[in-house]
Amino acid sequence: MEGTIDTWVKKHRLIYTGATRHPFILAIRDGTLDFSSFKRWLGQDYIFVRAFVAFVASVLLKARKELEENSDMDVILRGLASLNDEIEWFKKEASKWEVQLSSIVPLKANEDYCRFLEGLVSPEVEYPVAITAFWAIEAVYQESFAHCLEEGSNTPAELKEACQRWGNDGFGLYCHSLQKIANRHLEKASAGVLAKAEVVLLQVLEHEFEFWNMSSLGT
Ligand code: HMH
Repeated sequence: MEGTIDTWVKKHRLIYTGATRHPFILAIRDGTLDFSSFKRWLGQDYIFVRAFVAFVASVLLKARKELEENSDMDVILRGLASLNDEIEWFKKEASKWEVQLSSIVPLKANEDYCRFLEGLVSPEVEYPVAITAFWAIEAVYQESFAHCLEEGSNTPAELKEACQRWGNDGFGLYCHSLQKIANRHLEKASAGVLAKAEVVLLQVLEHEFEFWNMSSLGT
């Protein structure tokens, strides 16, 4: 049987594609992205990732409270560990591009997205809802950056490492593990929780779209 996540992705295909095939990503893939846009993305995403760590920690706490046998925690913990590497990578990459991380001011779309994440940290947000958001946030980056590494892409050498971070097969498998966890919990969820998870998925896709817009345009 098809999982809930796949059903939702099909149902909301256009919105999903809006987040995973944004002009920012297509420009990386074509080799036409302005490096100034990439640098803006880099600085802004560093701020985002720090908020994302707090959110993922909250998902870990929710997983811990689930009654059944719990291998979810292992996957989530791996996610946190990779965010630790990611933060180190951002620091290294920022110094390479001469981006001063300590002086980055979050732009509006980033602030909005971080505020949205903070809302999801609340213990009142059910685990299936939170894990759906977690999957979506990771999956958008994996699908976007994997696209820049496909056969026929013209991604400049300077941007390949960034694309590899999220576009590599191991990250793809990790996203698939998150998807399986989400599906398993959504299958057992009440109609009310399911409805909330679907809304949160759409909200993540919208925030991701706006984040790419902000990175492209600086507004
Ligand atoms: C905006 N979405 C954004 N930044 C990230 N680093 C990720 C998702 C994913 O991992």
